[in-house]
Amino acid sequence: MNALNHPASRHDYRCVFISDTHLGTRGFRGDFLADFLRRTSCEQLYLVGDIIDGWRLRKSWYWDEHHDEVLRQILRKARSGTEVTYIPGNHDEMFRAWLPLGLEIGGIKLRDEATHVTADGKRLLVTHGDAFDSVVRYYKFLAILGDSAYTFALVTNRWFNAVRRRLGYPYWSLSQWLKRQVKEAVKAIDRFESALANEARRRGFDGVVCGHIHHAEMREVNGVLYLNDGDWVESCTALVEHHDGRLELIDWAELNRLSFFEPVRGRVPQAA
Ligand SMILES: [Mn+2]
Repeated sequence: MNALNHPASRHDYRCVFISDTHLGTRGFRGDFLADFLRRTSCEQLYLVGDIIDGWRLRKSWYWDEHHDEVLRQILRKARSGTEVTYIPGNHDEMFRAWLPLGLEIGGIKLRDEATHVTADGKRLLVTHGDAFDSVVRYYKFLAILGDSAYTFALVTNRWFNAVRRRLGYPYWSLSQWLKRQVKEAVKAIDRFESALANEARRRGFDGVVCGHIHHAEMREVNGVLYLNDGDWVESCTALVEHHDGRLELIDWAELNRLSFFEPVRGRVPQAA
């Protein structure tokens, strides 16, 4: 049996936050999320935006049994007592038109944003985060710029400049340009985090939970908690709250890769 499906490890949390699953696209790690949901129970589940990818829906549409399973798991949770709140993002903004109706579908509440109070009394603003976005363009750039892309770019740069020289143009450093872009990307993520943290602080919250930039994070920014629950496309991350109010970022893929090498029971975090 695959360790991912090991029946020994079940997780019980007070609250689970997931976002940026992008159902309906090929990139969605539906197998991992279905597994996570199957083996996780919680009192509250927040779907923090970009859950169903409606942008893609108009062009190409991808759906397999894992996408079905994820929807089934969410609906099953809603039916069996989990309080499920769906906060639309920019990729599922078609749901935003329904917000004024205060709609509830299959036990799932549709909200523009939410306030979550942790077991130890922290008040968290829950929002997708795209309203504070000046960042995605840069972030995508940073994401594709892995080490190998960088090396490739440097090699290409030699040829590029050989041609430029022949045409009488001065030397132009691609690596300098790339470094500048990366610096801009990092600054843009910083701006996103600060903007959300400042909004939370301005409104008297202790922290903010968001998604949108596919970059899981948990740290203090400008005196409030900045919590980004990540995504299920580039990584498989969720933010969870234990029963005592402790918050934790879970990397499901990482957790389960580890469990291939040791007994599952020893590797999974124990729910409080
Ligand atoms: Mn988004």
